[in-house]
Amino acid sequence: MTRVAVLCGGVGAARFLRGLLEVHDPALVTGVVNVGDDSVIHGMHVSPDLDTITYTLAGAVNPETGWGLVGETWQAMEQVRTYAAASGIGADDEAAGWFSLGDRDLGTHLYRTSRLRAGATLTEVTGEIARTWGLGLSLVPVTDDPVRTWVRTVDGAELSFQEYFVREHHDVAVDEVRYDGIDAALPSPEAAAALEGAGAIVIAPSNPIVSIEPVVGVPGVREALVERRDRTVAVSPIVGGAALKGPADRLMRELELEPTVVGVARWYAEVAATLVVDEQDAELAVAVEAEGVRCIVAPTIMSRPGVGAALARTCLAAATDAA
Ligand code: FO1
Repeated sequence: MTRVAVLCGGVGAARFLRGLLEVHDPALVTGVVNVGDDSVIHGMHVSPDLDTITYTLAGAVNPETGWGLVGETWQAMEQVRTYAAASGIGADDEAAGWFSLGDRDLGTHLYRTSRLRAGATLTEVTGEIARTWGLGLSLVPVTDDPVRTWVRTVDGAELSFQEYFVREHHDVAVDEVRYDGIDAALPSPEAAAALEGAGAIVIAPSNPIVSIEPVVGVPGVREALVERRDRTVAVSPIVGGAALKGPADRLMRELELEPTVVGVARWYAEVAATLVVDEQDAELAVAVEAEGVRCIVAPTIMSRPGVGAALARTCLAAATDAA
């Protein structure tokens, strides 16, 4: 059986991995995950994409939001907000508690932060957390070095990713996205090995700009994908000109990229030989192939049972028959 590496952001990647693990031995799967969304919030290191994937594959994610734990209580955050309200702390201030951390989710951030302060790498801690939740696949950050996604709004404000995504509800026009620290980052040994040894590489249906680019842009990763372009398959996160969740289409438009599967094909053409698009975009298949990318049309909206597994099979077949 083929070793599979999946480049991951958050919710879309988690759903794809869930389908993949239904049809492929988890011991042969490595999720190589974005850390650009990571933030230090209330002094704790939060890794949203790693946690969303871990909680989803553990069957413990909050299904309404796609992040955090199901059945959460919020006593700690209520206490934070009580202090902030009584003290006139501004709504934009982190102490006001705009980033919601459930009581059990807090345990993950407390543990991760303590382990990092004790000298463990993010890769080590991620492995400890994933194994505790009983996950069979390998889940690794693309790098153990600090890479942080920042956006500059058209008004010139500099926002960390979580300030943009959560505090501003990604409802501000973006002029530039950058990935602080990425030029000095190195792929983690586990991430590099996963790409080296993969018979199939999948770029999950995550946001190309703020989730996949901070993975591909780590020095050495893009080069590894270019070498393995023939067995690299991307799944479009854009369906019918819109993102299923989050600001991907809006960001592409703001960065003057075409917010369609053709724009996604152009974005990934250098690293992926194949793009899987949803049936809603079947009529754009020819335009995708005009970008030099093979186009496969298949259901990609993983809201119904079985779609994720079928999509995973389609990606594995496309990766291995092209190789
Ligand atoms: N997203 C929100 O929209 N609001 C939140 O309050 C929020 C809290 C949060 C806490 C932990 C965590 O792991 C994720 C959280 N997210 C929240 C989601 C997160 O901002 C996004 O999942 C990613 O960063 C984007 O993929």
